[in-house]
Amino acid sequence: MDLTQLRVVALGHSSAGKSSYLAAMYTHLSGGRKGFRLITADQALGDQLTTAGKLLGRGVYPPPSSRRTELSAGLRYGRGEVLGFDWTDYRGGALTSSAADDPETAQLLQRLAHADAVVVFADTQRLAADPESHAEVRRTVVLLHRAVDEQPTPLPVVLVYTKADLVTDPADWARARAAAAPLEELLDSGGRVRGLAVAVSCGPAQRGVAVPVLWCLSTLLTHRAQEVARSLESSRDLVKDLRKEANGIESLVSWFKGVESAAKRLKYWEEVVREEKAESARLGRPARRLAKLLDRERRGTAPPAGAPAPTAAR
Ligand SMILES: Nc1nc2c(ncn2[C@@H]2O[C@H](COP(=O)(O)OP(=O)(O)OP(=O)(O)O)[C@@H](O)[C@H]2O)c(=O)[nH]1
Ligand SMILES: [Mg+2]
Repeated sequence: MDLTQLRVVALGHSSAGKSSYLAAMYTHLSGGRKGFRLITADQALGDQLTTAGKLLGRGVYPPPSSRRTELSAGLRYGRGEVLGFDWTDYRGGALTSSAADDPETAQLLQRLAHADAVVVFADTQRLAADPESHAEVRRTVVLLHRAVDEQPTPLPVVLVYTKADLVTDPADWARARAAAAPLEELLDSGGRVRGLAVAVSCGPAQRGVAVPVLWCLSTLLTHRAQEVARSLESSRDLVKDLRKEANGIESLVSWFKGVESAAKRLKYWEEVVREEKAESARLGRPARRLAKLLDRERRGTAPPAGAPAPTAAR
C-alpha cells in the first residue's frame, strides 16, 4: 500500500449523489480543516468542484451527468503532504451489467480488486421506497466480497446514505436501513473490513461530507503508523541484543567462520532504526490529528436507527 497513491473506488447508482458529494467534500476540505487541507494538481477540476460546492450551499445541485469523475488529490498537514489518493466513481449501470458486455464493468471489477478503500453511495429515499435498489445492494455486496478477499491490509468500506436531509420520517429510515442490511452486515463483518455507515447531506444543511473520505484516509494512515511503530520496536530490541553481542572477539570468530559479524549486523539495524524512527515521527502526529478531526466531523452523522418498519397486516 502506497500512502501517496491510494485508490478509492466510489460506487453508486445513477443520481445517487456521487457528483454532489465530491463537490461538497472537496469544497469543505480544500478550505482547510484543523491543519489539514485537500489539494489537487488539476486546477481546472478543483475550480469546477469549488464552484459546484458553493452552488450546493445555496441549494443548486449539479445536473445529472452519468459521467465518471476522477479526482487525484493530496491531503496536506501543515506544509507536508501526508496522503495522496485517486477518487474514481462508477455509474450505477456498471454495477449491474456483466463484465463481458460492458467495458466499464470490467474496469470496475479490476479496480475493485486493487482498491485501498471503497465508498458506496445509496440514495436513502430510494432505498426506502424502490425495491429495485435491493437487487443493487445484493450485487454490491457480492462485488465487495471479491474486493475484500483480495486485500492483504485493512479495507475501509463506507456506506453513505445520501440526501439524508430529505428523509425525516423514522419509519423511512428503518425501511432504508433494512434494505441496506446486507451491506451493513458486511461493514460489521470484521476481519479486514473497517466499515462505517454515515448519513450525508450536500445541500444548504450540509452534514457529514468529510466523513467518508476521512474515514478511508485515517484508517489507512493509522494502520501504517502502527505498523511502523511495531516494526521500530522490534528493530530496537534487535539493536539492543546485537549491542550485547558485538565485540572484538565475536568479530574475530565470525571472520574465521566466514559469517557476518554482530557489529556489521548492528550497523545495518541501527540504520533501519534511524529510518523507521524518522517515518514514525513523520506519520505519528498527522495520524493522531486526522483521527481527531474525523471524530469531530463524525458528530451527528450516524444514520438514524429509525422506528421498526411496519409489518404487513395479517
Ligand atoms: N436534497 C438533496 N438532494 C440531493 C443531494 N445530493 C444529490 N441530490 C439530488 O440528486 C441529484 C443527483 O445527484 P448527483 O450528485 O448528480 O448524482 P450522481 O450520483 O452523480 O448521478 P450521475 O452522475 O447521474 O450518476 C441532484 O441533482 C440533486 O437533485 C443532497 O444531499 N440532498
Ligand atoms: Mg455524477
